Amino acid sequence: MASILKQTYSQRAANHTNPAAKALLETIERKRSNLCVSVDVTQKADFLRIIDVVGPYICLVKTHVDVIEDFDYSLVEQLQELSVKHDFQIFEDRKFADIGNTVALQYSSGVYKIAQWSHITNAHPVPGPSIITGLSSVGLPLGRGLLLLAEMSTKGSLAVGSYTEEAVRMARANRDFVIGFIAQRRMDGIGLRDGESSVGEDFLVLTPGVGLDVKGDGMGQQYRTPREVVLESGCDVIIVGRGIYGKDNGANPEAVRAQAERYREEGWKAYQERIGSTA
Ligand code: BMP
Repeated sequence: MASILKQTYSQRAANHTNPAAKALLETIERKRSNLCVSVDVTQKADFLRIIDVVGPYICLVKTHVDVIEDFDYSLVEQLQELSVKHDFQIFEDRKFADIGNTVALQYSSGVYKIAQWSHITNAHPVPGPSIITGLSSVGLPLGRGLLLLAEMSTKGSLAVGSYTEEAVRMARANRDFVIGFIAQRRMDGIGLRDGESSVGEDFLVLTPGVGLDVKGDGMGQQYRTPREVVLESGCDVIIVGRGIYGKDNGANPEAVRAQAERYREEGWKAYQERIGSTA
């Protein structure tokens, strides 16, 4: 079996039993896109317009649903309709970080009911394994998947060294629900104890902090190119926000479409180069 880095997304889909991981890998292959768009805008109309424009070019939409000022549940229904229309998965970037009982409530209930509609969500490993117990009690029966934030893209991030290693160990112990990481590089082999092996292990790595035109945002964000992320660091999905919808909340749909196409192409080229194929 070829190393994970050389396998196609569809070969890897066969390695996964979690339905959210499988569906994401299959979507990537079907649409020839490893691009996730992060839609961080505050108005429902901007949010839906951007997603309808970028839909054909993406495998995944990443949301911060709590920044939307005119949120109501019809937004979720429209998002779900767009996900069917354009064939993409949904990832609410909730970054859960509390005790198991609290995160289970935050995930299932409240205004947003994230578990009802988000195929994938994420959590900080800071509370320890009980955060996974809490979230999986809600998400696993619904076929959802969880990403752990093993690293962050920001300058001065504390998610390094033994923290990152412990995050990977937590994931290894919960492979039915933890499908991968938010990280800046592949995590294979990280945090292995004596006698353990990571052969056959396949965690997805989704990577924010991706931009082609600027290196940062003046607020600690650091950008790398799709080539650096996918080819050099072995990550699987590039997450791009402002690089696609710009500074004006995506007011010019043609500009948004062109950027989505550009990032899709760059991300896919880097993947093809990584696996050594142009097919
Ligand atoms: P942008 O491409 O506009 O910088 O947006 C990046 C997105 O990814 C934001 O939604 C942010 O919350 C998220 N993110 C990040 O930038 N770095 C991380 O380490 C983890 C994130 O979730």
